[in-house]
Parts: sequence; structure tokens; C-alpha cells
Amino acid sequence: MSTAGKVIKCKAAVLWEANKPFSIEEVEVAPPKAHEVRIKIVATGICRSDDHVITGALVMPFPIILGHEAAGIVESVGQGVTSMKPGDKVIPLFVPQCGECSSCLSTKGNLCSKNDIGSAAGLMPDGTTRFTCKGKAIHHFIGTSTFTEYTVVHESAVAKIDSAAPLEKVCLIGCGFSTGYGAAVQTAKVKPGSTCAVFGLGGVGLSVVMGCKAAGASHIIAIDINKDKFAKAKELGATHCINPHDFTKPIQEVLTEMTGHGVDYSFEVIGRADTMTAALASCNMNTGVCVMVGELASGSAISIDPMLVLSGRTWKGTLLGGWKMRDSIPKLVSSYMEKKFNSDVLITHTLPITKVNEGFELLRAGKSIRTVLLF
Ligand code: COD
Ligand code: ZN
Repeated sequence: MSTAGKVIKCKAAVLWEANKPFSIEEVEVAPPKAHEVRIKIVATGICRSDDHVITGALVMPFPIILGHEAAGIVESVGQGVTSMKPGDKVIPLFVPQCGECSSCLSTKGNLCSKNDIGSAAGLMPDGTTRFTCKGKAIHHFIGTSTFTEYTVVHESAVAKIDSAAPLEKVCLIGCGFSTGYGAAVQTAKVKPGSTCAVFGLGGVGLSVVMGCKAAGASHIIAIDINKDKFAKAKELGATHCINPHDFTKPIQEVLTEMTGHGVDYSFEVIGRADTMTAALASCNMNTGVCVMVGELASGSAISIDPMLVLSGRTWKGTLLGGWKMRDSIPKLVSSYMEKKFNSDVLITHTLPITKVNEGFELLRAGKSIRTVLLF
């Protein structure tokens, strides 16, 4: 029996308040309105940014359904949706591509003005929610909300992908892989033969390592305080792995000594003030490029010595690897299908959605790279 046009009751992991575990609840998911799409989520990865909402570092309204790195199948579409139909395989996009705002019309950048990252309203673009649970409205998360069997997203925030793509693998292309890989190949545009330093070897940092390798970097220095991350970093292309705890001097001095004059490209993929400054100081003056991928807790700031930039370094930032998502995500999935990269190596654990809290414990304990939750 078709569910189109009807409210769907399904399982979801609801976060009622900060610093509490998820509750597996039955939620009601309203049908998609005009220009919206309701998706049956098949697989969703756990990303550190979801954890930042739990801890309060990333301020979002509660109660909320988190999750933003997923793949699924279109269940039904609202009026006016022409770019996809029920049965299509899709990836929800936390940076939409409306095609009309100045960012979308420009060839540069990818931060569509319709995104809900900065505004953090936790609502659909029309200012309402499609989720209820126990009579209460539940917020959306950055236009995606994927820790639920069904979600509703705006058409501008969905990419249709290859019908042969394995959803339990390509879900990582919705965030972690694309963010890191794009930071290297798209935002930094790493040149062949260059030297790169990657601070932080989570799922996103390891994807930066993959991007640096694909771009032809000859030296990739991987930095983490958890040495258990080094084996995978080496497997993916790191030529050196260093732990700042093994040195008494600041890590930027260690890197400058290792390279003679600092690295060509540095990437901060942790989200800490001290490592952001260290990454900037690690790249060489005159030509070095530092790309910030991590973010600090909402409302906090860092201070730097302006001389670090006056001396010629370039300091850049990237959200989702700079990809214009509706255009790029289907192409990245095609590249995955053509085996141009292997993001599967990032998946260390697979769990049912009912074990979502266990998945977050693995991340906090530094034991997982990516856990994929299945429905
Ligand atoms: N020095 C070196 N390494 C460190 C340090 C330190 N002081 N502290 C922690 N680390 C290591 C950890 O051991 C870990 O291996 C790694 O840093 C961080 O990895 P994860 O698995 O916690 O995180 P990821 O890879 O899932 O995500 C990292 C981000 C930086 C992307 C994330 O935390 C973030 O800041 N997101 C906000 C920015 C963003 O792009 N958001 C969009 C959606 S993701
Ligand atoms: Zn993420």
C-alpha cells in the first residue's frame, strides 16, 4: 500500500536535550510539501559534528533528530519536484544548492544562502517541521536529519545518485569523505610533489590524507595524539605520522625542522584553537596555504599573530570540501563506483540504528573512524 501523501510512523533516534543519550522513539513524519522530498534512509554515518550538538559545542534547538551523512531511497515527492521520483537513490545534502542565490550563481564557493548551518533554526525552509513525537514538534538538523527511518528534505538539498551505488558505503560521501577529500583537491588544490601536514586523523582528516595523495603530494605528514590512528593514515598515503605528545617543543617547530621551511599545505581537522594556530604556523611563509576544516564551539574565537599571514601565508576555510553539492555529489559517487578512491576503508563499525548510543561511545573513545548505522 502506498504511503505517499500520508503521515509515516517510524523509528528514529531522538535527542531530547544536550548531554543525554538518544532515545529510540516512534515518530510521525509528515508528507513532503511542495518542492520537498521524503526519503527512506538506508544508512547513516556518525560524524563528530553530530557529537558537537550533543555536547552543546554546536548550539542547535532541542528536541532534534541529528544525522547528516546518509544515503537512502526516495519514498515520495511533493508538488513541483521534477528532478527525482520515488525509488531513486539519493544522498541528502546539509549544504543545499538552490541554484538561485549569489553563491549558487557564482562559479566560486559552495555555501548556498539557503543553508541552515549558521542560522541553526532546525526547521524546513518554510519555517516548520515535518517531525512530531509524543505530541511534540521535533527539530530538523542542518536540513537533513538522518537518524530516522524516514526524513523530509528540500529538493535543493538532495542529490540523485547512481542506481547501482551501495548505500551502506556511499553514505560517507554525504559528509566525511567529501569534506576532507575536497579540502585537499578543491579548496587547497594541492599540487603534485608538494608537502602536506594533516592535523587530526578522524574520518575527515583521513579523507584529507586521501585527497593529498590523489593530488600527488610527495610528503604527507599525519598528526594525531592517538597513535592508533597512524596505521590507517599510512595505508591511505601518509608518509610520516607524528604525535605531538612525543615532543617537548611546539608541533609547528617540529614540522618546520622536518621540512626546512614549513609545509606547502596544512589542514586543521580537529576543531581546536591551539591546533588551528599551529597549523597556520606550520606552513611556510610566502607561499604556504592553511585550510581550516574544523570548527570551534559556537560563539568562541581565536587570536593569532597577524605576522603569520602578513608574511605571505594564505589562510582558507572550507565547508563540505568546497563542493557545490547537487552538482558534485553524483560525480563523487560515480568516481567511487569507478574505484577512483576507496572511502570504504573509513568504515570501522556497522551497527543497527537502535545501537546509536554505542556508536557515539566508540567515537568518543577514539576506537572508531566511521560507524555506519543501518535501518
Ligand atoms: N592534536 C592532534 N590530534 C588531535 C588533538 C590534538 N590536540 N585532539 C584531538 N585530536 C584527534 C583525535 O584523536 C581524532 O583522531 C581527530 O583529532 C578528530 O577526529 P574525529 O573522528 O573526532 O572527527 P571527524 O573527523 O569526524 O570530524 C572532524 C571535524 C573537524 C570535521 C569536526 O569535529 C568539526 O569541527 N566539524 C565542524 C566543521 C564542519 O565542517 N562541519 C560540517 C559537518 S561535518
Ligand atoms: Zn559531518
